Amino acid sequence: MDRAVHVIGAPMDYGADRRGVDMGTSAIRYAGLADELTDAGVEVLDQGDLPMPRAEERDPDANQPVDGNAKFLREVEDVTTRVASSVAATLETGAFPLVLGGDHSIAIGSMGGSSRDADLGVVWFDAHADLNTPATSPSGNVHGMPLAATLGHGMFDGLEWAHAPRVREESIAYVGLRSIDERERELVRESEMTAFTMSDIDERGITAVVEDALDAATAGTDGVHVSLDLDWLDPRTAPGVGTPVRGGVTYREAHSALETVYERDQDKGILRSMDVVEVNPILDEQNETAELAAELAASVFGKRIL
Ligand code: Z70
Ligand code: MN
Ligand code: MN
Ligand code: MN
Repeated sequence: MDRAVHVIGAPMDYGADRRGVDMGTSAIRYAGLADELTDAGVEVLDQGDLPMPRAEERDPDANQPVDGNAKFLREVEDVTTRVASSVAATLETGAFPLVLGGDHSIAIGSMGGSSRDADLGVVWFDAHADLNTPATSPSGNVHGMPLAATLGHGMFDGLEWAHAPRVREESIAYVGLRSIDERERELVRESEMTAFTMSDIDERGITAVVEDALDAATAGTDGVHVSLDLDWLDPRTAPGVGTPVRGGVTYREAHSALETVYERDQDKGILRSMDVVEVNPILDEQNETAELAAELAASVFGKRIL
């Protein structure tokens, strides 16, 4: 039987500084996601977008944590709780949840839902470490915090909607880091996380790095969540993102990386869930970043030239 992929749209931009990523789910669909996935040989069911509260009616500073800054935290809690339920329900049907963002804070929900009944490894394709807490964040944007939330760092420790105890530090692997805050750098260094920077990719090549990241994320876990932030790519290839950072991976490296994930899944059946986030159509050129997002999602399911 063909693998079934259920698309879950989470058009949230509460976690990001700039408006626009809320249109990412539409742009990725318009770019031909369903056809790309069908070509890859999977059965696609689009569950549509989760309803979002409207930002204009919200107070970003309502419900602030006592220590620090986390804008729209109440809205992020509401949305990620619903993302987690959809992801868990999709897994229960035997299908694969593919969550479209929206900003990266939705990953709190996808990792929470995916780890509800499993020890979960995570491969984080991103320019950023996303490991701030409200106390350390320079921006107050929750899209810079999803891994800290999942790990229960700082104030997230007590929050059931955020902390996912079945995602352990040593099962998290970064690929392609190049923009990291000072406190995040210390934390990554002190932690048992596996972290590959752009320099590691330059030196060792994308395939060797992704193989090692997969080794770390699969050791002692029941499956892997792949989180793809489009700002992982070089802005010349992916201009439509909220936070472009020079020096990212190329078009070929990105495809190759996700094909490596596919190969491992073919061998060992490791894949459990995925999110594709931070596409900002307002800043995009001719929808090319959204097209790339759709192509890369299809690469994970084995879309090939021959
Ligand atoms: C910074 C912060 C970030 C994405 C920017 C930036 C985080 N470390 N994440 N864009 N996707 O504000 O926490
Ligand atoms: Mn991110
Ligand atoms: Mn990022
Ligand atoms: Mn924990």
